[in-house]
Amino acid sequence: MDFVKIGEDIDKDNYLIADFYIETEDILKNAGELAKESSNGTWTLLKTAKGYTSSLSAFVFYAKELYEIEGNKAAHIKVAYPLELFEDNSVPQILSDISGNILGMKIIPKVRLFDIEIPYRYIKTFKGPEFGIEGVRKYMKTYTTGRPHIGTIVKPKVGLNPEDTATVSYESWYGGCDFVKDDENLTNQRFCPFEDRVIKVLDALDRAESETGEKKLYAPNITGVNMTERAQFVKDHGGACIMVDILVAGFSKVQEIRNQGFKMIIHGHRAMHAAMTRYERHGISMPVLSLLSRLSGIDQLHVGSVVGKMEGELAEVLKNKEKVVSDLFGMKPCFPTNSGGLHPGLIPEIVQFMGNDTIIQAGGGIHGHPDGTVKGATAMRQSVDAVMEGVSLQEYSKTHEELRKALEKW
Ligand code: CAP
Ligand code: MG
Repeated sequence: MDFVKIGEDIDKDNYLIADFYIETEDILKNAGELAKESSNGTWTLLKTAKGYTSSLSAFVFYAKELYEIEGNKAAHIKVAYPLELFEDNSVPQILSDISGNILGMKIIPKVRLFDIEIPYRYIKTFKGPEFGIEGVRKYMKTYTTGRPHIGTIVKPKVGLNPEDTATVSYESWYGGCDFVKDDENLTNQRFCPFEDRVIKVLDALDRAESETGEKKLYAPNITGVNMTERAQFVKDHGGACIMVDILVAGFSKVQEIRNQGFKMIIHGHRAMHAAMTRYERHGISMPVLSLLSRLSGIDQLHVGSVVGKMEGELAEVLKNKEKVVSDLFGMKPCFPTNSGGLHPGLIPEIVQFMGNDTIIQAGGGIHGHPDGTVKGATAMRQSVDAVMEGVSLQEYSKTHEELRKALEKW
């Protein structure tokens, strides 16, 4: 079997290695079918195959049976994909190879792509983040303190008109937020047209910057048709950041935007990831999507929060973080973003897990503060200050009323 070469010595410089969890009756036979279907083969021998196409075959070089489950054998397999299979600088093309048809093969009822390893020769064809952590910090002038950035999502997530969106944004910045973003399901609806919103919120940003003396950032959600035009509109109106629902829009779109050279920070929301990542015996893991997001040029990526409202164990969140920040042949690291059910009381724990190079976002945890958005943002900032000064929140809240009220509520 050409598609199974257990124990083969792999020259890792020339292959993309994919780790899969599979459940199937016959591990080696069907893992070979997986390698075949995801590279240059199909269910039967082909008369059209040429001698030269055989060098493009992927093959299984490692297989370990784990346990029996529901009448099948579970296994960890590793598949080597020759780099020549892949188009330069194309995340979609990687995905259609290593997580395409193979997730739906009858002979392998469960398949999960849980890790990938890509060598320098292929990594270097991708642009990666234009700003990365350092670039974002330089823009925001937070280099000296090195503190976590505080962000918010305007809430209610949909429904506010552009004037009220701008007011909530202004109050968030004025109270202490660095970053304001649209929610994942706010794009260009009639109740809040994109262009009107961008103009009004960027006006509010200018006002907040001049009144606070701090740099502020707004990420309008450009997801939808005409994304390039929307990004251009933001640029033309002085914006420095855009947001994309990466998986909803698709990596082609993210890469197209990155390739345009807008020189704007790209914030990546991962809405819909759970359709692929949540069921642990099938799909694609979030660490894989995190790495691909970094390759595609995302500067700030949602990686989960551990302590908040959304699913995601600590180990997985840390793996996501590692994929976006670890050394990758000189590619810039992407700023990990924690979001979902967060509030000031959770910041010490998040920083303990994530370190200071992280963006901590709260929607409800700011706009649900008993005294409103300004105080809610101030409470978040006080919580970060307390952590940076090494003081417990309880202690700090004795002299900081906004934080005290937040701790009392949540
Ligand atoms: C947070 C959020 C984010 C989620 C997404 C929301 O709001 O705006 O979209 O964090 O999850 O709508 O839930 P709250 P993740 O602060 O009000 O919870 O970052 O894990 O993809
Ligand atoms: Mg949201």
